[in-house]
Amino acid sequence: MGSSHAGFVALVGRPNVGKSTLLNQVLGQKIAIATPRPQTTRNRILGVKNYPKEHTQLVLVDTPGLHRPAGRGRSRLNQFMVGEALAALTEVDGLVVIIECPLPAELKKQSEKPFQLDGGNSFIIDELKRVKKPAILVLNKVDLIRDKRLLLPMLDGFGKAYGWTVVIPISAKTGDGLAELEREMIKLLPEGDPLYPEEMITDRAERWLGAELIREQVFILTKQEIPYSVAISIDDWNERPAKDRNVANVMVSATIHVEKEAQKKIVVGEGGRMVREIGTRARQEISNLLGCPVHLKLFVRVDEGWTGKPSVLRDLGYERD
Ligand SMILES: Nc1nc2c(ncn2[C@@H]2O[C@H](COP(=O)(O)OP(=O)(O)OP(=O)(O)O)[C@@H](O)[C@H]2O)c(=O)[nH]1
Ligand SMILES: [Mg+2]
Repeated sequence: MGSSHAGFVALVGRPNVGKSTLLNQVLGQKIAIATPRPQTTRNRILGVKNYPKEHTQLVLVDTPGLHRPAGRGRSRLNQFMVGEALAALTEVDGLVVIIECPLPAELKKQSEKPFQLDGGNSFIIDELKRVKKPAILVLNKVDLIRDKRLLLPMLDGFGKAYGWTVVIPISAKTGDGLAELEREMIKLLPEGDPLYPEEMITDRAERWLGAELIREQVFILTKQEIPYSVAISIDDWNERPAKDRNVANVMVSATIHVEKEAQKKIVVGEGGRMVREIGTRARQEISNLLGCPVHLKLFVRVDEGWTGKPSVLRDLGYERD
């Protein structure tokens, strides 16, 4: 029998490149929320996968997208998010840096001039050179590009920017290329015994995952600055065991915090329509997660300017200790 391996690999990259989608796809279970909007993920989240035949445990770390914190009230929350991602960089055994395929029209334009790293990605590469960790370059969303030759200048340019252990094109959505990526991630792990119990899939509690599933629906259903002005707290989470003819179920009450009265009006919606829609969809998602019926009560509350207030940020889990 060979020796066992275990360790951490962080998924890093600019917002919206598909880090959380990739985490879920590798685990075969949805633990991280993923939406079409950038800056969906706000905290680090661990996903644990065991490979019994290889005596290996891979602990993936999903991180917020790396971006330059900008803007007025949001900056403190955004600084926290970037801090979470940068901290992950120094604490893991290896990294997967994810970039995404540009849309076909943009790609065509790019291929006509010499390749140049954009600001966001050159920031990431600079950080990578600072921590000097082994890293895999992943080009995600290849399902969007029919003519794969158009990707070559980009792959070549990124390829030269760091000493990658390997460069892999994937589609986190369809699962294309993931088997190879998993084999390569495993190679980055040091020898060692499993770090977490075999049955553990994430470090986050069900309550926290539930709050995220509510936030996911806000991100999907509301527009403009609303998603970025919203946080969720769970006020009550009561598991009720099966009794008589009732199956086991969970009663959840949660608050949607917004920054302004005008935002509350939008999140509540006409006659409560919006908050009802958020509730219906989130309840279904939480029920899928727990595998039992869920009752969900939502409240909407104004916490004036919470994205810039340390004490409120702390209560909502957005301050580092
Ligand atoms: N077509 C296609 N879309 C993808 C793929 N991977 C992710 N997406 C989509 O890209 C969007 C962003 O995905 P996320 O997984 O939330 O991206 P992220 O990198 O975690 O984003 P942040 O948390 O905001 O940094 C979602 O709409 C996904 O469905 C892919 O392989 N192909
Ligand atoms: Mg994410």
